[in-house]
Amino acid sequence: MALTENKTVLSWIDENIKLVNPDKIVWIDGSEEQLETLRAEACSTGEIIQLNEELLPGCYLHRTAVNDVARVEHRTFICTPTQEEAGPTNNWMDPAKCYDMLHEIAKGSYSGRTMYVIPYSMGPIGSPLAKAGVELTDSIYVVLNMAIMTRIGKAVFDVLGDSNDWVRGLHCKCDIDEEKRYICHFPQDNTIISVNSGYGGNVLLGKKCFALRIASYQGWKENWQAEHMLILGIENPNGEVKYICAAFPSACGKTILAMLIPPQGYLSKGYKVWCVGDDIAWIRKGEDGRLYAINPENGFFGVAPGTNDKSNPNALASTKKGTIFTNVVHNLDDNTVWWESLDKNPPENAVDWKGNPWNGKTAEAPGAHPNSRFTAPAVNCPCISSEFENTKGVPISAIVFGGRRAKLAPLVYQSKDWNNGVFVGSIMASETTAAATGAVGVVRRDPMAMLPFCGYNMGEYFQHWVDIGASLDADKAPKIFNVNWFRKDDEGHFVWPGFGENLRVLDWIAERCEDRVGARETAIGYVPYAEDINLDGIEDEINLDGLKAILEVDKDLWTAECEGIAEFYEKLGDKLPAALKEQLDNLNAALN
Ligand code: GTP
Ligand code: SPV
Ligand code: MN
Repeated sequence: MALTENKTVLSWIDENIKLVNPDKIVWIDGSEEQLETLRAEACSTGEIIQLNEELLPGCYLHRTAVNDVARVEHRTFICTPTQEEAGPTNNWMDPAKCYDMLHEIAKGSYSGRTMYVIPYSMGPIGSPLAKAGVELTDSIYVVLNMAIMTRIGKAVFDVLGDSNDWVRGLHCKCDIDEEKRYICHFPQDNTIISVNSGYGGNVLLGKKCFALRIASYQGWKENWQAEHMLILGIENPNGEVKYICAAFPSACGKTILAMLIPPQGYLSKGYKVWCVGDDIAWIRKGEDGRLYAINPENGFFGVAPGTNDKSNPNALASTKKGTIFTNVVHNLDDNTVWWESLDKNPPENAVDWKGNPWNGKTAEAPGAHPNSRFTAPAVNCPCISSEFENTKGVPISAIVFGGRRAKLAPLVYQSKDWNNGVFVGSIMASETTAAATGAVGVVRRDPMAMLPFCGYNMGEYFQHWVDIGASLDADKAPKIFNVNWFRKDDEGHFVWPGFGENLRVLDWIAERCEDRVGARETAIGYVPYAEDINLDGIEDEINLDGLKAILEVDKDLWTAECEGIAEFYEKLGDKLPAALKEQLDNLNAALN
């Protein structure tokens, strides 16, 4: 039975029923009872495997097709009326042609299958910052993941009423045919169509497709921002909490930083870190003139490999109940899961992510896919912020950009002002990771970590950043920083210990926000005096000279970098904001 009388919803569903021809239609009402029925059904078909009920209650394992393990950027399209609106950094297709192509692929693809209708809210239901979506899918795995990652069910329709302000999402697994896999966005129509995939970012349409690509476009039109950012709060010993948003590219440390446990010296003084979000922030000016951020998601779709009780104990704790694991190792001895670096005891009697017998002691290939993931409810996180459900969001003191750069970018620096900060974000570059298909470890420009997620022209997006800054009073605007945890020495080792120790850098950032610590002005911005980064307790891992080395601004490297930046800016043509061209000129001048 339909869960809404909203005519725009009903007529859109009708059209899609005619197109994909399902055997059956199931409206997802959000009840635990219904989800339990679906879990049982997915277990009976082998789509998911129920894990050890004592050790991992309510947890399941799923394996995707071997050819379907990550986002596919080369098959992701922004379908605006003109190619210029999508801009030079996006793949573009003419909307009418794209609809025709997708309809051809989707036609009849639900035959013999069920259509699940998922009403969901990005952001706390009823928050003025939240937005509704409806996803149609033929995958129970998608339903179960959306039930963790978003707020689902009838309440979403109750708040939506008869409004037309909701995002349409059609997902069809089809045959998981790589050659016919398309992830397409129609910003003008609030519409997403995804075909021939069953993998996370391609099919959980509330996440990258809506909350970043469509939402970034909406934010441009409606004067707010959708960003690929974590949100965390640092509480100092006086109980004051400062909120920081940080944009790092995929698999570059957002989840890890968002749930950081302070080093012992900080813990004993009373410092705490609270997680508001680990992947996406929606940001809007509040009544007091400051920027406020909400996390539109309700769970974490985190990278599994590398997650352990040292690197991220809070993420690990979050996965102990009600979690879906995708493409990790299945330990047959105790019906649990494993992934590389979880611990030093890989199971010997196991199944790898491809579904083949696997013995961790003798295997040559990794048992878990490098982009294997956990889908864990945010409420499970031991350090989830008390403001997680705050419908107004949290006030932002600092914005931090960062990438994976073995050389060049210092451990941390502060931009000179807002526009210089926008420049710092716009010139971000990072080594590619397994989060998307394609080569790993290649440095590419990834402005604001939004290269794969910006739903419109990147030049306009930069201008939107400049405009947001112009609308803020200088004393209310967040300060903008850049960090790089990934500097390597000549032997290829990471110089900075990273992970929980990154709080030492956040501490400097928080102090800079209050003007309580000095800094050295350089061509690229304000760099810490090495003595101002607290190294107590990690002197064995890095000494003052080591720290000084990763705080250096190398003029030759930066001069060469400017050429790369100019080349990238060139691509944006006349959409490049004059303010950023000026920033590049200033940097060139300062380096000479
Ligand atoms: P998405 O979910 O893909 O958007 O990624 P994310 O940014 O949340 O990535 P995540 O936190 O899962 O980062 C995982 C990777 O970052 C792993 O390879 C970690 O080893 C690495 N990483 C995170 N923090 C640090 C750090 O401080 N130092 C070093 N060397 N590696 C780090
Ligand atoms: C990312 O790749 O940035 C992710 C995972 O957060 S996915 O949802 O697959 O995009
Ligand atoms: Mn991400």
